Amino acid sequence: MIRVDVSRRQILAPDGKLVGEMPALGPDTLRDMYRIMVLARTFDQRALNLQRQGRIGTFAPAAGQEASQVGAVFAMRRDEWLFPTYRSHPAMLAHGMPLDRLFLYPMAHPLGGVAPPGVAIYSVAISIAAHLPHAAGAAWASRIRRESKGFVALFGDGATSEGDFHEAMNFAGVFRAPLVFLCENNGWAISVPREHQTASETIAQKAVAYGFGGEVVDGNDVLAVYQATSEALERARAGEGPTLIEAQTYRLGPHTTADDPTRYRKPEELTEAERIDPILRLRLFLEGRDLWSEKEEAALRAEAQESVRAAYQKAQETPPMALGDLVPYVYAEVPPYLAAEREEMNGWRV
Ligand SMILES: Cc1ncc(C[n+]2csc(CCOP(=O)(O)OP(=O)(O)O)c2C)c(N)n1
Repeated sequence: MIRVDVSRRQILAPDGKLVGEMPALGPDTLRDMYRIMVLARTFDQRALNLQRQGRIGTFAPAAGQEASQVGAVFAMRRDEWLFPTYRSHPAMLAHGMPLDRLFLYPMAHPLGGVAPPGVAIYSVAISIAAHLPHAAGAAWASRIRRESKGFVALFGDGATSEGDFHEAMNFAGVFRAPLVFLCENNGWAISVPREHQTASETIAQKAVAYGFGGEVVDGNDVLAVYQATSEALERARAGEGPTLIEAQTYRLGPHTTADDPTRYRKPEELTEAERIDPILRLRLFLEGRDLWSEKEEAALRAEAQESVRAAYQKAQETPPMALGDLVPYVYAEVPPYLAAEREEMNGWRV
């Protein structure tokens, strides 16, 4: 039976009170989730400032979306693949991408798009939804090999209007690919509001047409996203196929540093979004359970600033690569025509 639940799963209310069933997560894991969310927000703010100073290129902030990403990644095993977009740095950080590489990306260094060995993160997708057929194919390959692995692909509400999204959903449904489609519905696709994106009442319900289950979750509630993704990954690993999760969240910042959201968003929207901030929510929850203190908060903020400072320093000290070094990451074995291009490009520095 295909199950689609649009009731919007919530475990933590915006005031940090438990309103659903607590997932099986110990105090240390809950604190780790919080640490990574704070580190991601600190990185986000620093990257925004660096772009404003002209030190790095275009950057897409993820502030406000930390719960929908960190919650999902905490449900994954380290050997399970994440398919990110340009706004996925909280998820990438949680899945093991070093902070300095996250800086290298908007610095146009090729290493910014490459996860170190052992870190199961696919290349960052800039073309909207273009990574979804890749994710479906990779997940299907893993099913053929009987690996019992789950895959997670992140994308926005705008991506659901792309053909690639529908092709990937169809393919994953037919071949029971072990893939979790995690749509971060952050209300906007640049200046296009969610209501103009689709006439469907929810994005999650689109799963029915492709023959698998879907669910709406409160994307600012890290525990709800964790629980929904854990259940979806369990099904995926057990051979029960894909799931579409719609995590309803909100992008606090501009679409990218090239965008001015005051031209299309009402200020009241932001006031409400700040009230439901995912980081504040988890902090209130932890404090309510005596798992977090003012002292720990101050120490974490200082530590996060220092980690971000050191990572930017390391990124700046990374030697420039020859342009030809882009080539080895495209195919497992470099084809002759690319090898020739590589030779040609190797004289140039980036
Ligand atoms: C195929 C393609 N078309 C258009 C664009 C330009 N573009 C970049 S981001 C964006 C909006 C995407 O919105 P959404 O999928 O909701 O993700 P969000 O940016 O909100 O995370 C568009 C249209 C692109 N990158 N790729």
